[in-house]
Amino acid sequence: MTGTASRVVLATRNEHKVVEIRRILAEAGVVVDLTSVAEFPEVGDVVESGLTFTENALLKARAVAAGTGLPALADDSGITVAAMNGMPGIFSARWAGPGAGDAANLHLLLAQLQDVPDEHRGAAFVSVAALVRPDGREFVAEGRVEGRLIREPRGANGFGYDPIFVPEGESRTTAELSAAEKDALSHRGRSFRAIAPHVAAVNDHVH
Ligand code: ITT
Repeated sequence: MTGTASRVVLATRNEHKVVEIRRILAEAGVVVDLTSVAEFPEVGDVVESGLTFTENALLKARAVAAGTGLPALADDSGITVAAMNGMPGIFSARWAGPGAGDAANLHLLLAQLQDVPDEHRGAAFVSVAALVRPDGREFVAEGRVEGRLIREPRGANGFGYDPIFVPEGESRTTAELSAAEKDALSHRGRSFRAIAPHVAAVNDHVH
């Protein structure tokens, strides 16, 4: 055992995720030095060529672990809409095209769902957290939150599709929840709390 916090590279270029993951792991009592992949310019962008959240999360974490020699932690996530057979799913970040921003993605989704009645607007956020250690050990954990999509964006917190997603048992969107309220029920809160013991174990060095 050592008393110092080990370095773990956060394999995401989404600043909102960085903030949420740091917050969730800190709240779970995990004491590691979470360094952003932005501090390793030699590690290029990872092509997310997988067909599932798990494959893409592992692709991102493996590439960053290989490129840095450090344990890497990735999140692949998205919104899955029942009336659209699970889409946008893994394509959530680029739904309105490559390089499209959150607002364009959200407005395209709303337009596509215009004729879908309230009782058929079920959706879920999904997150898969993946930890890859330089010795090849891999851990994954999935988190999910069910809810429904409203017709007009509401709220200024969060990011992405938060302003149109109302979680089950709530009347507010996830963009109207406080940070702590979102973490308590969110897909990312669930996946990162589930993987937290494996992240904490990075501190246990065998001598
Ligand atoms: P990295 O791959 O670098 O982590 P990214 O934003 O491209 O960043 P993803 O490929 O996992 O990440 O796409 C996730 C998208 O799903 C994200 O851009 C949002 O549009 C949506 N999303 C995921 N989690 C969300 C959340 O908590 N609130 C709102 N939208 C979310």
